Amino acid sequence: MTPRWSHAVALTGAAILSLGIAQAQSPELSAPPAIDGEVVGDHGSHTIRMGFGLSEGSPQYLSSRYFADILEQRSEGRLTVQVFPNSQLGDDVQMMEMLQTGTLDMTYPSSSAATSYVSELAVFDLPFLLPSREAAIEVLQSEAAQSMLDAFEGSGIKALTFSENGYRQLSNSARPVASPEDVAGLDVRGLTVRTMENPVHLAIWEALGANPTPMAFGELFSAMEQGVVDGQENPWSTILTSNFQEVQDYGSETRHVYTPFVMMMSERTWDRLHPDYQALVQEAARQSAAYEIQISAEYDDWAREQLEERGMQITRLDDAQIAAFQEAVQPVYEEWAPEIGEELIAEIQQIAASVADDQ
Ligand code: KDG
Repeated sequence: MTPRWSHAVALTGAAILSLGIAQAQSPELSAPPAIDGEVVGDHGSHTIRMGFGLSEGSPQYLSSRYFADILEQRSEGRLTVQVFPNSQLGDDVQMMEMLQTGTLDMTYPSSSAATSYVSELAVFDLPFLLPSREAAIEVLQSEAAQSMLDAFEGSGIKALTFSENGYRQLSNSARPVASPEDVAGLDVRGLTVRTMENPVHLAIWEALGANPTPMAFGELFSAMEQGVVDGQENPWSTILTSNFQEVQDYGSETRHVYTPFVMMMSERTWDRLHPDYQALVQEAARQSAAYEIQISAEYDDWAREQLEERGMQITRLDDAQIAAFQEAVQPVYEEWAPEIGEELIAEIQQIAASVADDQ
């Protein structure tokens, strides 16, 4: 953990609590850090509405509640955050548009959904770019990442912080997958895989011989239930908290992409807030992101075990099997590296390599 976020994480100490999550069992997750810091002066009252796609059980939801608690406590109740999970207010793309028009205050999409605002964000969509969580987190805390947040300026969106969505894994209802050939299906048809609405993800699944189908997250469960798509890819924690195991018998630990989340606010809402409130929102965003990153890792390991307990057959891939996937997606780099920027990719790879060297 590098200095910027280490403070908030250190505050958790060894405190562990079992959070009441909408599952039969819950993981043991670190408690949110104690809320400290001064109460800000009275600059009026605001209600902030935040929407996103994941469910109440997700680390994204739990850390958003923590964000709400920080604002509430440090403004003595004058800043209230209402959290709307489960795509209740729209999908990632729609909610970002709502931020631009000022009809929604905050949203929390995957970076992949936001590349039409800041094209550099597509670097996170490149397959097998970030070899470890440690490397990924170092990248999220880098100046390069901060520049991507800053680049939202003028779009109508104030990007506050990155946090972790995580390593994405394939699940499907048709067959166990241990190789690109299993995705493409030699004697049978290729898997129809839902992707996020992002061209690099489409290219990945095309390169693997699947039939990629971009679709909003909120439509995904019923699309899988009705057999419109065979599979999808998301971190284990999302697969579990969205109950995808009910309609997906097979999982494969592909770790093909590490995607972050971007916590963001409507510029119109931001501009209405007093500078002291703005500073508080920014600080609370970073603290809740640090907490999200912490519990996301705790949750993800637990989620894989839970999925297995609930009957999902999960295929772990050895190095040679991962290398076969890496080789199959090389055309994605050839197509997208010039578009995203060779220099940026090299910079991110260098940051990642510096973490690997430290270990
Ligand atoms: O709350 C975030 C979701 O809306 C979405 O970004 C999750 O990774 C995701 C996906 O697959 O759409």
